[in-house]
Amino acid sequence: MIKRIVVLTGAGISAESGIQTFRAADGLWENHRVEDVATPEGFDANPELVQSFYNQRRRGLLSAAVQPNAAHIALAELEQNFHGELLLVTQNIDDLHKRAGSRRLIHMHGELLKMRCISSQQVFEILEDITPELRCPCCGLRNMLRPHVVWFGEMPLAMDDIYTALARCDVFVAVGTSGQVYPAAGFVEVANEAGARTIEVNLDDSARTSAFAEQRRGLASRELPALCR
Ligand code: BJW
Repeated sequence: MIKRIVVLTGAGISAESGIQTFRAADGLWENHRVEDVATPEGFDANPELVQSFYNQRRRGLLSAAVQPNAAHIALAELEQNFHGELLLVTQNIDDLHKRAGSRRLIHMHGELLKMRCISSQQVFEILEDITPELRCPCCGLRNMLRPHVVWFGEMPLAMDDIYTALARCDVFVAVGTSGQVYPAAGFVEVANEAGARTIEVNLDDSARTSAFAEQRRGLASRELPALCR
């Protein structure tokens, strides 16, 4: 009997909601050097560029056109209907899982609709642009706020909770992730060691396909509702 499920999602699950993935030919990294916009060093060197990159993405996320798709909804419904424990771990910084109704959710790479004081590390919600003039709600100073996201070289969030759930899970499903970014790309090994059934849902092969016992090839919006039934 299946008692515990862990689902890992990546950019591919939000692609059909109109959010660009990172590594596709027309992806987010196409127009940006990763080192410039997704590292602490890039932020130190050019905070305006980094803030502008995330401000644009925040505006896009809040546009009316961006809504949860059938894959987000299938996972939220699974959580409601499943009698065991389901932990949803997303690498995505959008809020589409939340909007679809998922509640037991970890944003391991942070959240676009949150900002953080670089001094106190306090986290606040933000629906607007982060500008140099914006005063920090905790210290009242300018130029203290950064997006609450996890850049390369930084520690992803809630890792203890994630590894605890992986070590106990019966089923592990990875959806729409290229398997190129660690530690998330290594979760399948932890699940395999736990004896879990491991399933990859993706349009194409990923860098970690061979580590999964089963593959479902196709759009997340088609494959996930079928898998969750
Ligand atoms: C569809 C679809 C549809 C499309 N339906 N599918 C070895 C071990 C540990 C660490 C390292 C290591 N080697 C190197 C590292 C360091 C580094 C790393 O991984 N580098 C690699 C480049 C090699 N990792 C880190 O620095 C991380 N921190 C860290 O390791 O701390 C130390 C530590 C060690 C051990 C344990 C714990 C901690 C931090 C990584 C932070 C990543 N940050 C970003 C930016 C976040 C903010 C933002 O959004 O801007 O996170 S980078 C970017 O990549 C973003 C994503 O979450 C992440 C993953 O991308 P994702 O989701 O896979 O997207 P794509 O575009 O790559 O793939 C999309 C997929 O969807 C494709 O496969 C398509 O086919 C598919 N698809 N449409 C189904 N409709």
